[in-house]
Amino acid sequence: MILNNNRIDFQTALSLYDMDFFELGEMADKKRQELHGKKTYFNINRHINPTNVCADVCKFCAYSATRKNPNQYTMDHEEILRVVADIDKRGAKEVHIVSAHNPNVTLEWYLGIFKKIKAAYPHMHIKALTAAEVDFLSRHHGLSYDEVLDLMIENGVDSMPGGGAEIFDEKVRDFICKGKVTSDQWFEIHRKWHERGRKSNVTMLFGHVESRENRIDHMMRIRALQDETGGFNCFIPLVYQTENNYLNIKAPITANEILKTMAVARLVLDNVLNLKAYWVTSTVNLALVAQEFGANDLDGTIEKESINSAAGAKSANGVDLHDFTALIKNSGFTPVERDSVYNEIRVW
Ligand code: V47
Repeated sequence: MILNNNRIDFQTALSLYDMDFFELGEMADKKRQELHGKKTYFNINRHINPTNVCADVCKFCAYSATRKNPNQYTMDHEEILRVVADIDKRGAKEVHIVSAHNPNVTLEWYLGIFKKIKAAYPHMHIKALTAAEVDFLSRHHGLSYDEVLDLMIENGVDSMPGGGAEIFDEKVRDFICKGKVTSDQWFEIHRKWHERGRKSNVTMLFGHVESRENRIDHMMRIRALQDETGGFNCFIPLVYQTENNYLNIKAPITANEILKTMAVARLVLDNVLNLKAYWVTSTVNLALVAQEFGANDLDGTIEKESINSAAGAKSANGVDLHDFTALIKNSGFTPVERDSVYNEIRVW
C-alpha cells in the first residue's frame, strides 16, 4: 500500500491491519524515522499509587481493593514523601501518581500529596490524576471540573497522565467500566486541561473485547481533539493484562496484533508526536521490537508499579537504568533520556 501525505481515513486505517505485517512495520518505521530518527526516549521516573480503595468497578481492574483484591491500603503523606526523597537522591525527575477512587479520604488528602512534594522538591515533575480521578473528585466533592483542575495546578500538578481512557466506544465502555468517567467527559477534562496551557497523555486499553474498529475509532477521537488543542504529548496503547479480574478473557492478544496496532497508531495519529511502547504491559522484549513498528518512547525505569502488575504484568519492581539503556542500544536505537514534556536531557 502506498500512502500519500493525506490524512488516513477510517476505512484505510482499518485496511492497514490486512497488509503484509512487515510492510506495515516498514511504513510505520519510516514515519517514526521522519519524526525521531533512531532516538528512543525514556525518563527516570517512579510510579506511586497511593491508595487502592475504589468506589468504581471496572471489570478489567485487578488493582482495586473492592473486588478480588481484599488488601486495602492508603498511604499517608509521610510515607509518600519518604519515597520521593529516596528517588530524588537517585536522579528521578518525575513522579507519576495515580490512585483508585477512594471515597474514604478527603480532597485535602489527594491534593496535599502534590502540595507537599512540590514544596520539598520543586524540580520534581508531578504527573498526576487521570481524567477518571478528576471526574470522581468532582462528583464526590461537588466541584466542577474547572475547580478540580485549578486546584490541581494550585497544588503543584504539572501534567496529566493518559489513564482512564480505556476504549472510547460507548458500548464497549459500558461493558468494561460502566459508571466511571464517560468518553465525552474524558475529552472535556483533557480539553480544559489543555486550555490551561498544560500537557497530557492519552492511553488505549486494548486486547480484551474491543474490535479493530473500536481501536481506530478511539484513535480518530484523539486525533480530533489534538487538532483543536495540540495538548497531547504521547499516545500509549496499554496491552490488557488478563489475571485477577472480571473480564475473563481466555485468549490474550497476540504479539503480531500488538505490533500491528502500534504501527497503525503511528500512521493514524499524524498529529501526536510520540508513541509509547509501555514495556510494563507489552513486556520489555516486545517493547524493544515495537521500536521498529513506530514506537519512539519506552516510558521509563518506573521502579515500582502496582496497577498493571496486579493483573499479571512483570513490572512490580521496574527496570534497572543501565540494563534499560543497554537494551535500547543493543536493539539498534539511541536511548535519549527526556523530561516529562519531551525536552531532551541526555543521550545515553
Ligand atoms: O487507566 C487497568 C490500565 C491504566 C489493567 O500517561 C490495565 O504516561 C492493562 O494510564 N491490563 C493506568 N491495563 C496506567 C496508565 C499509564 C501508564 C503508564 C504511563 C501513562 C502515562 C499512563 O492502567 C488504567 C487502565 O487503562 N489498566 N487494569 C489491566 N488488567
